[in-house]
Amino acid sequence: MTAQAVTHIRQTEHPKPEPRPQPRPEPLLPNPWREVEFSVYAYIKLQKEIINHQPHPKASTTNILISGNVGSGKSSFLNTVFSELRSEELNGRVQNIQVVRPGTQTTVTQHLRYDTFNDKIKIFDTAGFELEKTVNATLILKKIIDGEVAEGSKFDDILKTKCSVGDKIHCVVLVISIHTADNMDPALIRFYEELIGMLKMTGVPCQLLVTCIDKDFETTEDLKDLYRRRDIKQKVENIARKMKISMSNVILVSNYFEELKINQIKGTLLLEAVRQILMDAKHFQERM
Ligand SMILES: Nc1nc2c(ncn2[C@@H]2O[C@H](COP(=O)(O)OP(=O)(O)OP(=O)(O)O)[C@@H](O)[C@H]2O)c(=O)[nH]1
Ligand SMILES: [Mg+2]
Repeated sequence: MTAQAVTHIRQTEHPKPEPRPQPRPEPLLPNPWREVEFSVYAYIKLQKEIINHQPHPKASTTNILISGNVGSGKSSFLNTVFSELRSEELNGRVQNIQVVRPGTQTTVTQHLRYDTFNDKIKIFDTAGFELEKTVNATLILKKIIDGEVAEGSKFDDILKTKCSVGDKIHCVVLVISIHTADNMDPALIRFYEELIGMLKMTGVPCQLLVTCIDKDFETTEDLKDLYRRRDIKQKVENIARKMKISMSNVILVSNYFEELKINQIKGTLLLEAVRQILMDAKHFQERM
């Protein structure tokens, strides 16, 4: 028998197994990476907890600063928070802000402004950072965080003018849209990283708030699985790794931007975020 024939016999005796097709991963994780309860009871309890928030005796108000790149959803988040907190007086309607986007990469919000709830919680909105102007953005934010900028100041003038009396910040919320994760500009990552580094030095706590878009969900009901969505978790992990921020400091929300009425699912996610932010702020006040 020739060597060729022997090889042939061996091959027919032990046919090579066909490579098995890889099973596609389930779109939902078996368990959420953050537990959120979506019952009416949980929603009301969260609302009450936040409405009754008291700053630590060392501070008269709890001051939160919202920051992030242009168009990430900062002003919409502020609007969403206050629509929830004022739901009784607004009769469940979403508070109306005029967000007109000029379709360019320039910020709509130009001045430091805040909204307040019960004179206990103040949330400051800032101009979005524009990539070509990030050089001074960390310095500007540091000045605001240290309470050296009065409300109403124009962002472009903050470094040119003398310090004025403002409110010291107790927690910074960095907002980023989930879709930025798909195509993150390296300059933007460097900027967030620099900002997070500055916050670590000052000791002011920071939460990364990722705004998720409705079109990623077929129904609002599907938002209940926000923390179980494998694709979203991967994107968020990617953002967190690049920015060198721990996943325990990441919160997901979906803002009100088209709807007229508040709803319990978005509201629960949002109030969970606010609760986390207020808790961090209070711990910081304690250490002041
Ligand atoms: N789908 C969706 N769109 C959002 C969400 N939050 C904000 N938007 C939209 O994103 C756009 C930007 O929102 P803004 O709240 O003005 O963003 P901003 O970060 O304040 O922007 P600047 O002040 O210009 O820096 C608006 O057209 C909103 O309607 C969200 O959670 N989901
Ligand atoms: Mg804005």
